[in-house]
Amino acid sequence: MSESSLSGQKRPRCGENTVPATAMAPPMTTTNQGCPIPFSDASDSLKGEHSRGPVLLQDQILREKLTHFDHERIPERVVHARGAGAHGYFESYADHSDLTSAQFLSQPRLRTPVFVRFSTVQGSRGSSDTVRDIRGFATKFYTTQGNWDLVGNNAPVFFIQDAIKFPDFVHALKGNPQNDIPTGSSAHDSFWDFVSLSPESTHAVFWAMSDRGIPKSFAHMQGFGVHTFRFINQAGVSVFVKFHWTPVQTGVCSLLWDEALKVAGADPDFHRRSLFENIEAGAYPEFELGVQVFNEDLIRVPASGPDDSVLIDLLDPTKLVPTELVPIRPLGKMVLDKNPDNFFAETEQVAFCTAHRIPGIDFSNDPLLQGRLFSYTDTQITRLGGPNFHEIPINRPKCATVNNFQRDGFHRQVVDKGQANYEPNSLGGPLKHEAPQLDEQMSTTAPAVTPPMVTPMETAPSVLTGEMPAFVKNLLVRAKPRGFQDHYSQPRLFYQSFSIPEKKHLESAFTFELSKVTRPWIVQRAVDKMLAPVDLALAEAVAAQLGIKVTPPTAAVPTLTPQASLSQMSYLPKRPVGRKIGILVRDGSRASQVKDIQTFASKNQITALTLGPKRITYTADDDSEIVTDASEEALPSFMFDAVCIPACQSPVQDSVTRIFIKQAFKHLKPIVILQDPTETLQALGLPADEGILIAPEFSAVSDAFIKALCQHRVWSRQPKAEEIDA
Ligand code: HDE
Repeated sequence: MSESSLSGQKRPRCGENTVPATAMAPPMTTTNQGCPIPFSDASDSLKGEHSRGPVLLQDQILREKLTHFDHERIPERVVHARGAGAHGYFESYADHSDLTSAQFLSQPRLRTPVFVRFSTVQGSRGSSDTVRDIRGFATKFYTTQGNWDLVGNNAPVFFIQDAIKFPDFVHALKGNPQNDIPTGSSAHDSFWDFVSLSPESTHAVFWAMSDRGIPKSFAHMQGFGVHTFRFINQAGVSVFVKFHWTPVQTGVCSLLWDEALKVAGADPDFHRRSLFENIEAGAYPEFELGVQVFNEDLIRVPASGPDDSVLIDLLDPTKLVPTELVPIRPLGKMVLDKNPDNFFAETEQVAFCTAHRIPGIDFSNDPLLQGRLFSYTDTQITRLGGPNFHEIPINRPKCATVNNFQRDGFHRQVVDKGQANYEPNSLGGPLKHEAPQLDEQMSTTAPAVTPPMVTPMETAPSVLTGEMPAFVKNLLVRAKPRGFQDHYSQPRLFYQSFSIPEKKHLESAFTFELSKVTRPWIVQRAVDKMLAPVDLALAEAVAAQLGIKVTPPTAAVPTLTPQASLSQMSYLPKRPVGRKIGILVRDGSRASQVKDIQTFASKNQITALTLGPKRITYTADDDSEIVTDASEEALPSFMFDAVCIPACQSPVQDSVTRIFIKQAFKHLKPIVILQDPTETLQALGLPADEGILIAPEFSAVSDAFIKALCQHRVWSRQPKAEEIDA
């Protein structure tokens, strides 16, 4: 029965609010078979003996509704269960056909639709956003040549070198099998047991314990393909590439640990909300995609430093190549400008797979990547209930055709027509395959057919025979190449490239995590085997806080030249777009200043919210009303990037306001005070500093305020901030 045949008019579907509720004809609910359900039947089940009798099994409306509800959930992802997604587009900067035949990179300004899903790794679907963890950064490009998935992380290195270790790593990382504790955290025995027994994990653990493990938002993260991939051009020339996403405008910024802990309690959806709200507000997250390009004869790249005998093996996913050594070639930019319409249909059902590639892009022999090529499709078969998940709208290619003889299976949507479900065939083609002589014979008798479109997909020949002497080349081995054995020079490089605050944060992170580990031998091993070989002073500082002694390492570790590109300080925001400021108001606050701050905010794509000790309407100095967006308790200062305090005759008295300002100071945030600061600063025991901007009018500090926001934090305040109780 069609929708129109019931009433002669197309009815809106339930929940499809295209016109204001008042003007809309009420939508008629139906069963899943399209049969209308009168309103009277929608809220009471069918009972015998008037309204007091038993509910009847024959009530098909009730049974259908409960059955569907009972099956609303699908298994969550085994890793990366918690995530948030967005639609957008990728725009190529130029013609990159010298590198790749991928058409979406063949013209300047060519746009390709994308869907991105950001995620945490460890926690379950309902865990908190701001936990310390690596973040997933997976992008589906709906190109004209089919879908290409770039399934990356916000760290350029991974914890293991071979796919065969992945289930062990994930089991150790996830919650205790007895009680599923903890969710969303690596601060527990089994994670540190595994990584301290696996030296190859050291580098990725350093990334997770660094500020990258607690990003400020998804729009403030870099993304990395991690593995080495290949680009192949029309002439068949293949090069190795490493993919990089860079948030050029918003910068790479992180939370402070104290903030991350508090935010997790106050708003577990912090990152998800920020992505959603910024897109709704038009402050679209943007990322530049670029590649480091390596000639294929360069299997190992010399690292720079006093010991230049160190070689970086391009097949080792625990190593990065600093961008100072091999610069990034920018390819284009991605803009995320549309929120999903339905979380389940899009963000939950999207199925990424590293094997989804298009012509011009190919894999390398990285043993971790090779395992991933299998694992992603395999997992979707359980998670999405069969092999037809590519037909779910969010996964469907947007190019003209999907054309093959794969058939049937659970949840098949396409109604395949015709008798030919095999190839070669002469009932519709293709004819030409293994039997050319038969083709010729048939072509005189069979009807003319147009063969289905076949997209050529080149595969680069493998040149990676590695270090093996010729006589063993053909042996099958279970072994790692020799170049994979150096596990410490790169985490040392990473740590030594940090600014002082970043080093301090890393030390605190290791101390926090290891103080949660209950078995003393695991703590000792982590300090001796992971920290000490990387940096003895760091190991000693952490050990001192854990009350243990370090055993110095015996083997020497090469020291490489520090690289600024590894410090977040090299990626400060260019614009304050997407930042959030709190304007603290109370009775008597100066209305004109509140307005000035709001105008400034909307001009700069900043969200400005008015906050009061209570969520009530206050009376301004000119008797106008100031409506508050929230109370300072409901949205504490750690939910904001900066605070503005307009002039007011009455002093700051409420304890909630005092805590708000003190926490903003402690978390190194810019504070704008638009009157004599004595009452705010001295009364709260806060010293003046370069991040406290004082002026009689907002216009006098607006430029300095933008600069302060683009520094992300008032870094020079850190030593004083540590002394503040808040
Ligand atoms: Fe994944 N990974 N992974 N992974 N991964 C999954 O696929 C796997 C690895 C990454 O938003 C799963 O659909 C193996 C590296 C992201 O939907 C699963 C190995 C990197 C996402 C899987 C790795 C990633 C996943 C779980 C080692 C960074 C979320 C559900 C060989 C380059 C994608 C799913 C999304 C998800 C397997 C290692 C990134 C089980 C076997 C390295 C961003 O298939």
